[in-house]
Amino acid sequence: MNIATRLAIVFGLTSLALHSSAHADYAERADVQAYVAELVAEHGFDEAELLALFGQAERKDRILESIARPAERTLEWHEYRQIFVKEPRISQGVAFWNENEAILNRAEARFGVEPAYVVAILGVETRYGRITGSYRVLDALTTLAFDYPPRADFFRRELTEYLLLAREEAEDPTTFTGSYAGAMGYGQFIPSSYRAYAVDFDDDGSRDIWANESDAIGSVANYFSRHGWKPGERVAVPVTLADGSADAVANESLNLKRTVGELTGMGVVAPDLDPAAPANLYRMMQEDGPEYWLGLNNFYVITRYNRSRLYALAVHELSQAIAAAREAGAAGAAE
Ligand SMILES: [Ca+2]
Repeated sequence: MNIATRLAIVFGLTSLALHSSAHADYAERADVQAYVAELVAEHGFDEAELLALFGQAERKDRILESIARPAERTLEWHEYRQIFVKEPRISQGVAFWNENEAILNRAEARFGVEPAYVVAILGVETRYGRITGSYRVLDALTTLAFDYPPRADFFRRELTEYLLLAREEAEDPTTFTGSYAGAMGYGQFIPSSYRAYAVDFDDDGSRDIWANESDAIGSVANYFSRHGWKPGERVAVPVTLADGSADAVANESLNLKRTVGELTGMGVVAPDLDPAAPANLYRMMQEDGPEYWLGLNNFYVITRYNRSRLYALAVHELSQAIAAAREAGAAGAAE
């Protein structure tokens, strides 16, 4: 008998008690049983199997604390930027790009998304797959679907998507891991995004966004392509204001509401851009005051991945920093 088994026997009662407190007895709950009945009727799941599965789901109080925590102070751009556009995230991005260059180039050929942006997304989301979340997705989504009423509808839909995903991929739904909100793998896809946009980019028969760089890269590029990414177009352009009046329309929307021509008519100085191009004006706070940017179509597409202008500009700036560091490295190596 090894020591672990002996400890298990000695502490059997205690661990059993702890175990049952971690379980919320989801399978016993009427709301879960009603949800299971729906899944059986709508998607042909086996009732006994689902009840057995929810019998294994554990409520994670830490998740409920994270999601209900009062909104943290909104970061200014210069604070947000400091988190993402710096070392070692830049040099790790160069390394990831070099290691996966052939895959990134193939993804660009197929989906039209430049490698720098795919790399930057993976860098911002999970530091190139280093931090992908260690909660079981089953626990995270069950906890939020049944013990977090403010967003129960959203998380029940994602839980359904998740169960469909596991069935389609012929995987055990207790095995996948992700963030406290059920976002998974290199690019942190929620289950509905996985089902809609993940691709098997190395043609091995499965869409593995957790451990397979090829599938992770192809899936992000496909997501961007499907949300309207335009190959080779600029993402965001720093601009100045002839006078302060255009500031009134800064940060008004993430959806593309205006055009470059409209904004230059309001005093935005933006040379070399097509006046007909859709654009928004953004004010980003640096320590010493505002800087202004035009976000173009591809900036909007990045906000479809995460609805934040700070996120989109961080992805853009990180992509440029990685590309510049990579070129400098190549130039240095050639000397
Ligand atoms: Ca694959």
